[in-house]
Parts: sequence; structure tokens; C-alpha cells
Amino acid sequence: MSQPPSIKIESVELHSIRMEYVHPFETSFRRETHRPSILVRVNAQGLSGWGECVVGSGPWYSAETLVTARHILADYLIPRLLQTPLQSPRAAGALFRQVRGHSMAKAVLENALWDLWGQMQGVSLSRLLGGTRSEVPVGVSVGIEPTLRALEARVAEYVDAGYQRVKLKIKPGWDIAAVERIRHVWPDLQLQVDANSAYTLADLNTFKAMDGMGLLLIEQPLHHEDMVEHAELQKHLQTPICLDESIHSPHHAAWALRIQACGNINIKVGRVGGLTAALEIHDLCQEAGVPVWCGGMLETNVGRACNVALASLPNFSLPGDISASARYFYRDIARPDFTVSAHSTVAVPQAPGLGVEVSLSALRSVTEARDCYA
Ligand code: OSB
Ligand code: MG
Repeated sequence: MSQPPSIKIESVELHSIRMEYVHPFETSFRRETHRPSILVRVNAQGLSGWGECVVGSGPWYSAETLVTARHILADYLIPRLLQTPLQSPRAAGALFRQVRGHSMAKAVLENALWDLWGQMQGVSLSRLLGGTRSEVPVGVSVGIEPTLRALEARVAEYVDAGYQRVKLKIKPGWDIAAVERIRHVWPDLQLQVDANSAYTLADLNTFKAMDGMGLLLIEQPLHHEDMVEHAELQKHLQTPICLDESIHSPHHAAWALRIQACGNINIKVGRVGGLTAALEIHDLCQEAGVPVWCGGMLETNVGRACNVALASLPNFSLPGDISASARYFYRDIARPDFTVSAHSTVAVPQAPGLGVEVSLSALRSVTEARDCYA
């Protein structure tokens, strides 16, 4: 019997980029006008696999930053990858296990391997992962705006574009009134909120007030380490709590399920350390009868293609934070662009691997630094 092909990476490139958003994006922790990121390219046998690192400019959403991700990639992960042929991208987890934490740095390299692997086999990433859908339901994440009037205008723009599910970013002082305003204008809109950890259990009354507003879910209301407190809050609410920042690995997901800290989980590949871990969380939740959905980190088409493939799996039964390319950037670095249909879905790429092609000239125009390791 012939051996299955193995992946022997010949070189790895890191491209540090900075891209301007079409609209500034404000969460409970920060307002941002640009997206910094690291694009990773792995090369082997004349083919290239791409991945997008979802770190922020600073340690606001998670502890990782652009500088820590570069350091961990260059000094620990890439040397291991260049030394060790892998039987499949699933083996990357074991190769990187000795390095603690740094999920986003690990994920970007594993994701690039999946893209390469799909191209080597001539199979789309969705098929490789076990996806069952050719289009996925999506929504749009709407940042905090200067006024309620500006928020309403922004939501109107997205509803007109086809989005049937809207997520509002909230923080103390921008919560009940914002939800009431949007609910009043669009009584049937699928609506959910995301606090990015801005509250404590002392804010129970705020959540009780929002509990009657027909929300699909309340995302990450409390601090990321407050797993037990989320379980306590969930007991008081009918609306499912969704965990985002609290879930960094399949272990965290298993703990959250065991103590009923949430009704669903937002899976972000970067946050959990790669596609293999994301699949594990998907399966754990499916066995527990808990739906999951695919979060976003305002990615370019490279990261989005990965998210869309993941969201094509069966237990991704809530709409993802996967919006049209035009919602994020004026000109993306990869083609083709993603568009949203009139029934709030995005098509799953069918070409081998990620199914998007990086434009090297577009990439160069937003690149601030580039390094190659061989
Ligand atoms: O909490 O889901 C979040 C963006 C940056 C950091 C955290 C979050 C987000 C989003 C963006 O909500 C969703 C998207 O990519 O469209
Ligand atoms: Mg979130």
C-alpha cells in the first residue's frame, strides 16, 4: 500500500499588513479604524497555502498582539514546522503543543497548512472538514455608534443589503436604549448583542431588561475568566448566553457545557488555536445538543474563506458573523469577494483549499514588513 502524501514545508513567509476599514468599528474596549494583521504563506511542491492571523493591535480582545504572534511564529512554531514533515494538518496540534497559549499564532500556521493540503488533494476546505452546506446563513456585527440615530442608519444600510440577523455591540451606557430603538424599527429582525466582557453580575437588572426583547443570544456579558458567573447569570435568563472570549480550547468548551455556563458558543478559529480544535468544539457541542456559530475578527477574504468553510458544518446552526467583503474593506487582498444574498447567506467556496486567490500586488500595497524562513 502506498503511504499517504505528507506535507514537507520548504519555506514560510510572514506578511505584516494594515488595512483601512470602510467604517470605524467600536467595541466595549476600543474604537478602531484599521486592521493590522499577519498573513502567513507556507510553500511546498510549487504550491502555497495561506492563513490570516486574527491578533489585534494590542492585548484588548485576547492577550496576544502582533508582536507576540510574530515572536512565537518566528522563534518557536515555524522552526518546528520546517523540521518536521506532517501526515496531515491535524498533526500540527501535537507539533505545537509544547508551546503554551498563543492560540492565534498557532491557528494561522495550521490554517495555512489546511489550505495547502486541500490544494494538494484537489478538495475544497469545506469538504475536507466535513461541511454539508453550499451556502451558510450570516449576519452582520454592528459597532457602537456616536448616536442612536447613527446606529439606526447603519442598521438600515445592512438590512437593505440583505442581512436578516444583526448583532449590536453593547457596553454600560449603550445597551437597553440601543436594543429598544432597533427592535422598535425592525420588530422581526433576528437581533443579538455582544458585550465583550463589559459587565459584572451586579448588572443583572440590565440583562433582565434585555431578556424580554426577543434576542437570539447575549454574547460574552461577563469577564472572560468568569465561567462560573456566566452559569449563575444564565440561571436568571431565558435568553441563551453565548461565550466568545471565555472559550480558548476544547477544554474550556467541555467545562462550559458541564456547568451550563452558556446556551451556545461562538467559535473563532484563531481564538481556539486552529481548525482541528474548532472541529473538536463543534463535535462536543453537537453531542451536547448545543448549537454553535462562527464568529469573525473583521478578516480579509483569506480569513473569511476559512470561516465560511467551517460554518458549512452541520452544527453551525445559528447565523455567523460572516459579512460581505465590501462591509469591511475598500479593496481586499484576495479574490473573489464574498457577497451576501437577498436571503442573508454567503456561498461556500468550492475550489481546492480556501478557494480564494491572494493578489500579490494588492497584498504588497498594504504590507508593512515581510520575512521569509526556510
Ligand atoms: O467579539 O465578536 C467579537 C471583532 C473584533 C473583536 C471581537 C469581535 C469582533 C466582531 C466582528 O464582532 C465580527 C465580524 O468579523 O464581522
Ligand atoms: Mg464577541
